Amino acid sequence: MAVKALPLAKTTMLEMYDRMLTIRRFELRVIELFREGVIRGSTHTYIGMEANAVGCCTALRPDDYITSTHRGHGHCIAKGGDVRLMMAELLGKATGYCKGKGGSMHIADLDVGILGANGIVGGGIGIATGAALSAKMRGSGQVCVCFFGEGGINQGTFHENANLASIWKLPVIYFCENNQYAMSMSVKRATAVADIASRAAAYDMPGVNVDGMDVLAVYEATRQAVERARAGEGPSLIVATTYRFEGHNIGDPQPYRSRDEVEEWRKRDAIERFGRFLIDEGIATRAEIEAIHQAVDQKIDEAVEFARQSPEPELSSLEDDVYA
Ligand SMILES: Cc1ncc(C[n+]2csc(CCOP(=O)(O)OP(=O)(O)O)c2C)c(N)n1
Repeated sequence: MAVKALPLAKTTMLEMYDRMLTIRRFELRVIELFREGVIRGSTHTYIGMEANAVGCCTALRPDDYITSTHRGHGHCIAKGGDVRLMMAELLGKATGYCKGKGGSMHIADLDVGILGANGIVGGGIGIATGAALSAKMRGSGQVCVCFFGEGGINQGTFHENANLASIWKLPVIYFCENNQYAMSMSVKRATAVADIASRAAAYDMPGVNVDGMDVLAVYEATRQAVERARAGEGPSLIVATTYRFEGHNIGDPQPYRSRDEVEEWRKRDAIERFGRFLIDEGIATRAEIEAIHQAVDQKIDEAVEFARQSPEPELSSLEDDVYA
């Protein structure tokens, strides 16, 4: 009997499942803690979109870069960020990534290539293109993935950077997560072209559409773009069709979409789909999947406990790390 070729090693696929579930569980706890009043400010969850960050980052080397967005927790976890330091940052604790003074939208971890979340829509696009220019000039072979939403691709910065990246053949991958809404604005009302990936033609780069609810499809699309980038052939645009299951931010009453629409998308849950695939294809047993669930729950419990027990920043540190 012919042995079916696996798209990836079993350990890699189980790690992908673990990371997707870690994102989901992290975000669910964030919502709870926000409602409890322990997390303050504004927070945008990544629930529903886990396949994008995980599929994409699985195709990267540890020393490759990413830039993230205001909806950045998923990108950070997928690239290897530490959930304890993330949770502590969200709780405003001194042990957090930004010593408790940056919050959800400013998490960075240069050791694992996370060049930063960004509260400015499209704010990561110039940073990513610059990082790719740096990698090219140093001959390091690194690539940079730039995450942004379908709202972000309408910012002028995308068009300026895509043009330069193409002319200079920079190793950058523009990864557009089309979750259908920019706050309350439907993509259908805000974007002139129905096929966002077709915009790549204006910059002479490949533009690929991918099912953002299928982690293996996202992995494969990114793998091809990474191969092209490392070969010196220049940038690519990937547009992932996806959906955020929760509101734009916590507290969003969501009058702009129907419950039926949300329910339809929930039926396509990428984590459930990947879990079923792993079991149906005989890649993992139910017991192995269950063990991942338990380990993830424990990891998130520990992160919350670490964050709760951590000290507040000292008042005397108020002006430390302030540059402007
Ligand atoms: C330059 C800029 N304009 C407006 C805002 C306010 N804002 C925050 S998130 C957001 C929507 C972004 O939509 P999209 O890029 O599709 O990302 P999503 O929230 O859907 O993940 C807007 C308009 C901002 N933060 N920065």
